Amino acid sequence: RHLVGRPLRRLCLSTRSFSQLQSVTEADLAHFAKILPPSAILSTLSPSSVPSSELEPFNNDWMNKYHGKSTTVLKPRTTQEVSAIVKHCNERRIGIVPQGGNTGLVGGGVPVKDELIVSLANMTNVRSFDDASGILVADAGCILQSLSDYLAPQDHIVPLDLGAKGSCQIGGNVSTNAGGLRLLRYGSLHGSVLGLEVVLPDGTILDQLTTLRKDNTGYDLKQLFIGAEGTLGIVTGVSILTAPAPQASNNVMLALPTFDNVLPLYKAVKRQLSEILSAFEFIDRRAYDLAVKHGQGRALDDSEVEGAECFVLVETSGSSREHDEEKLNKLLESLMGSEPSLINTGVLATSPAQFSSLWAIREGLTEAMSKEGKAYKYDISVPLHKFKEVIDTTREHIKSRGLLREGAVRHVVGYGHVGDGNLHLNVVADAYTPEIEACLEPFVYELVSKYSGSISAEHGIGVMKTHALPYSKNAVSIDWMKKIKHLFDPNGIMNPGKVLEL
Ligand code: FAD
Ligand code: 2HG
Ligand code: ZN
Repeated sequence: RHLVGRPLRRLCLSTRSFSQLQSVTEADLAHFAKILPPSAILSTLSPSSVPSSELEPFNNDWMNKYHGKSTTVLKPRTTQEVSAIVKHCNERRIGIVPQGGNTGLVGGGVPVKDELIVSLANMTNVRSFDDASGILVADAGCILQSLSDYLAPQDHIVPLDLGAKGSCQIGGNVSTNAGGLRLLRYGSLHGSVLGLEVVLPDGTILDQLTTLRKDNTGYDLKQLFIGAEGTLGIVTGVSILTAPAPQASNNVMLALPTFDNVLPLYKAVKRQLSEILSAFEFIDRRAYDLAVKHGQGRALDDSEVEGAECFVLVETSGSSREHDEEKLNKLLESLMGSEPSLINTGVLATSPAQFSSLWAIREGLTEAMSKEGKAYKYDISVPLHKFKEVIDTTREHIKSRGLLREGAVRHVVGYGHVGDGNLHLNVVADAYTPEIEACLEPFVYELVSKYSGSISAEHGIGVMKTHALPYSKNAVSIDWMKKIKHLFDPNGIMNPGKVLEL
């Protein structure tokens, strides 16, 4: 199925190359000035000229791993403004990078060269919310946390939650098909997104912002933009089915003596908690220790972590506190009582502060890795029982190359969404270096492919994994992806060099 060790088949449709794309000029700025107010144009080119430091947050990604050289950032406020910008860029063959909160982890949101950045940060209106159907329609630039805050008094929640919620935007979430911490309960955005408004690469506005639960009228075009990472158009509006806020939520951090217990534990938890189970998150010991070292959440007591090889954070969400607590307590009793016990201990949150603190350990892992060093992130789908093998094999491989040492790789850790079969393998190093990258790639991709997994479970391909796409997609699939890209974007202006190799 995969192309490991075999030459890649030549694909019939090549995407455009960078040499066919134009740089933004002062004449282009003059044109943009007719569309946008001066405050919505940031450019190092005259006449609006700002220092290049002002563009740094747009040109560098969250990990400071990928760096662009864009001269210009535009911040439209309306779909019509986005359309006018894109139309001009298409006529002039200027590459565009759509940018949301710039929290992506695969370098998709920053330019490869000097493409124009179109930031959605000024499109932040909630367009409508129906508290009977739970359907929310919002501008793509709405920050995920602000949508949660908007929905809270209306007793609803966004069916998506992730550690980057304070910065990422709903348009960015849709464009990466972000998974996150609630997927186990609410499913993927392919199910909860009901409609989209998209500015296509020629500037046409595709209005599919339907609020219908059911609509079987031919091809479901919106699905193409979910996870397209800005390569097929700019998402400007999102219609999404939100969920009623759970009336009761509990969580418990379980400490496990061995990784081998994760799978039997997952089965037991599913069986006993059934409909109230809303998250089952895995954290290995090294990852936990780094979270604690970097102050994420409140550390468990020494006696609670002693002898633990890994941890699982279980969350319940239901409609009756008493009922849920009874179920959870019964589960803990049965786990502790079984011989041999699947868990060493369980720390049950008894207050909202403790509930948040347990989640903070899990949600703070990404930040902890970045505080510790430079993280190589492999966001992979592999069978659950292979999680540990993948982490250990990678560590051994790095060691065998003499790179597991001071000055090179410091840690190889794993955490992730067990219920989704999604492991986050993080290799934390002193610096991003070609030597470490060559050690890890294609090694990790070959390992994933050996287990028929996916090289990108939820973060996308971006610029990081374009060359590795054949490990998870066969040649016919990539051919059709190229055809679709070419159909929507014949001039190759939309997020060039992302998802598909140039
Ligand atoms: P950006 O980073 O700005 O862009 C991401 C991609 O989408 C780029 O290719 C960009 O061009 C495109 N894009 C952005 N907005 C638009 C638009 N309006 N129209 C078209 N294209 C657009 N991801 C998960 O899946 N699950 C997690 O649990 C998770 N946790 C994270 C925790 C942390 C601390 C961090 C830093 C990241 C995490 N991520 C996670 C990755 C990231 O947050 C998600 O990919 C998020 O969905 C990106 O949204 P954004 O607005 O920041 O998009
Ligand atoms: C998470 O699940 C995110 O926390 C980020 O997807 C994963 O840090 C990572 O590698
Ligand atoms: Zn994740």
